[in-house]
Amino acid sequence: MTAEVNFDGLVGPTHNYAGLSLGNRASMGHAGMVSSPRRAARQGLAKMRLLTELGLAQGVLPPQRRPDPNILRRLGFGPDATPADVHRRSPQLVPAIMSASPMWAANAATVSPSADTADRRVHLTPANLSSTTHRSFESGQTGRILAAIFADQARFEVHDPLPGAAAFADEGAANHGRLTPSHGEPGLQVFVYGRDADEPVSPGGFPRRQTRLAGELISRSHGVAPNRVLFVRQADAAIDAGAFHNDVVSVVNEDVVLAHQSAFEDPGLLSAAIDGLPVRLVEVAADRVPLEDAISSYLFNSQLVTLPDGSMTLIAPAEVDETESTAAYLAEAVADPGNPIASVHSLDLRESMHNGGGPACLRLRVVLTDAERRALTGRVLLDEPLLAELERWVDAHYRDELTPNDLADPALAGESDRALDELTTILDLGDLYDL
Ligand code: SUG
Repeated sequence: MTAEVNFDGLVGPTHNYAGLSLGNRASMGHAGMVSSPRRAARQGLAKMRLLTELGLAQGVLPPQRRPDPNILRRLGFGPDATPADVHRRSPQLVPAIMSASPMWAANAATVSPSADTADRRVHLTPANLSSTTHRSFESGQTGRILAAIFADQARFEVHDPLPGAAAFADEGAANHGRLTPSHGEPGLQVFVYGRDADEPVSPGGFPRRQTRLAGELISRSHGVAPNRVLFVRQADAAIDAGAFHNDVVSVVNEDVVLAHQSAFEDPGLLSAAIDGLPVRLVEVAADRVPLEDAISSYLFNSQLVTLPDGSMTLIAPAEVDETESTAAYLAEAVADPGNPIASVHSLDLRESMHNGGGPACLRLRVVLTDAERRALTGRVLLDEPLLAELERWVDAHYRDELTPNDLADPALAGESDRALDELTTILDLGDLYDL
């Protein structure tokens, strides 16, 4: 059977609040606060456990090494520089080289399942994340991690990221959805973009992190037929209100698009494009859920997933229960047999949420056939023994508290390296980090 596997980013040992993301209101608002790497990783693992308990295939992507010796070398510090060395010479770079941002796996890559591609292989392109300094450091290790897991070249191709120019700005699956009657069938890939390649990055408001050109190039290199790709422009008003990725205001699962009324620049274009297709567009009106509530609660950053019984459930952040409009909307949705959301599971993901990362940010969807799933390298598909082992590993290695000031602490990088070294053994992924 073909199934969607959600690969969640395991939160790394340097998780902190440095306020690095302009246009991401949670990141900007929590700058300098005390984080808990251990609690963050545990919250992420609890979400992964819930999905396995619901009978869904759940994968894990390991964190990245921080600092990354390749980045230190490229920045002229030399591969053996310590965060304290960087602090002495360019203190403003320390939070960026130490960020645990790869935890938001929705930004790791764009993925085309084999049902959509000309050569019937799964294609993955790491996102260049060129719009933010700290996230521009991710694509090298992302490529290496994906190449280690999706190593079987008869079934998978891991591409190079697009070059890092503003024209190619790419944030991966967070701006990409796939409409299909069921995961195993060919899909219509929906690329949502904030600007054309030649438009300014920040025309007065917050940065537009995704270009249309990036989606055009990636879908072509994946071998997706042009008539199976749809480009939809994200609403400027949504970006300026804090929806720095489209997955903050809409989510797609199989034949369902759940979107805020203000998500797209011209909602009529999306409706017209899918007119005649077996697609259900569930649009949530602004008078039921104001855009500000959608963004602060992260209602649309939920994971909409199909359960083994065929019904759809929403894996939502706990904030939707605490926001009056979203709680009321979900109660009505679940009671309404015409609404595809049949049930809701809300989770405490506050450590990630305070940096603007909800349930959907933490996962990369990869639709795989049984044979493709068997061809994965490493122990990356979760079951209870692996979850328990990862929890013990987190408890043994992660700090309880971290502030941005601790990032240059000489002990932190060593602790993280020891943790990652042990993790490669647990996940059976070989020498991923050159440790
Ligand atoms: O890119 N936050 C991430 C959050 C990513 C959410 N992903 C999706 N919507 N798919 C970002 O803005 C904040 C880091 C800090 O401020 O310390 C950060 O990178």
